[in-house]
Amino acid sequence: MSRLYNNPSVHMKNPELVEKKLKQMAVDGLDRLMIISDFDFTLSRHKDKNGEKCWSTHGVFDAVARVMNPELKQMFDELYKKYFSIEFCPLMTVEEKIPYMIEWWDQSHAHIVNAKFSRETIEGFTSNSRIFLRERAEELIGALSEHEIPLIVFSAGIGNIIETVMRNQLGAIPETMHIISNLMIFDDQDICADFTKPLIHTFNKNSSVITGDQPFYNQIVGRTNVILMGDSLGDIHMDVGVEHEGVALKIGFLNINFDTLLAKYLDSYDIVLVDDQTMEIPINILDHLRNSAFIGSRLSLTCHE
Ligand code: MG7
Ligand code: MG
Repeated sequence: MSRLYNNPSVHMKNPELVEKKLKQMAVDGLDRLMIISDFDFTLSRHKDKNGEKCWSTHGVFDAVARVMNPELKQMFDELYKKYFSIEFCPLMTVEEKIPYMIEWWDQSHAHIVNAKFSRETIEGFTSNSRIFLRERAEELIGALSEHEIPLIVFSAGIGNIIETVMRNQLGAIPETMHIISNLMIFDDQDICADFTKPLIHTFNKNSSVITGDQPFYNQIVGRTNVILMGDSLGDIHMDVGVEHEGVALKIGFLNINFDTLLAKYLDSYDIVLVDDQTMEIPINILDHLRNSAFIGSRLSLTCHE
């Protein structure tokens, strides 16, 4: 795991614990592993190659509104200005933030529904959006699919937009990838008429919003170990409710406010990647587990002989 050490973007509060978790995951093997990942600014880039800010899935509607409805754009901007600083405020507790997040999502979704955008418009703007998968994300997703490791994408963004981005940038969505998110519901004229419930916002990404029988359930049965990836402190409980009793290795991408947030991220995530727009470390970890599993299976073969 050489990339974890002497790497200026990698921070760990307890490297021994990380080592211990990796060892356990290596012993248990790839068929005990699943990945749970956030989408916006985790699977997707926070900044492009020129250092310019990228968009979240909701950001697509800022672009739609800018072109088609400037008044609506102004309303989105006002909401963003008010609520984004609350979302990332280092002084407020999660409990204090939750009512504001519900207000933000409710108002934003109501504006989207009122504007009666068509599926075609939304997909067109999504295809031309500044939402890009992180560098080497395609390679990571490909490797997970190849090894039949489930990837649960758990997002407080908009699932239909995630699907379009994935299809555009990966060609197809692997059978082992599943998206839990807010979905737009289209009417018979293909106009966005509602959003699915329960609402998923930054701070309720846990069992409370995973309702009903999930189609991926049979793929994750027996997968006791989890690698969790997120960029918000709200992402650290995404494994609660997905039944697993083994190891959870949590990787946090710290994209903004490095000085004020690093200590909190180190308390919550096993590995914190500061200002890193790549999937290099997760790929490195997967490679390490693959090689260990290979050596493990060789050893057990030798033992049986
Ligand atoms: N986020 C949440 N909402 C909005 C919105 O209406 N507009 C924009 N531009 N961004 C929004 O994946 C969820 C992320 O999306 C952002 C309702 C939040 O910052 C959140 O972290
Ligand atoms: Mg995010």
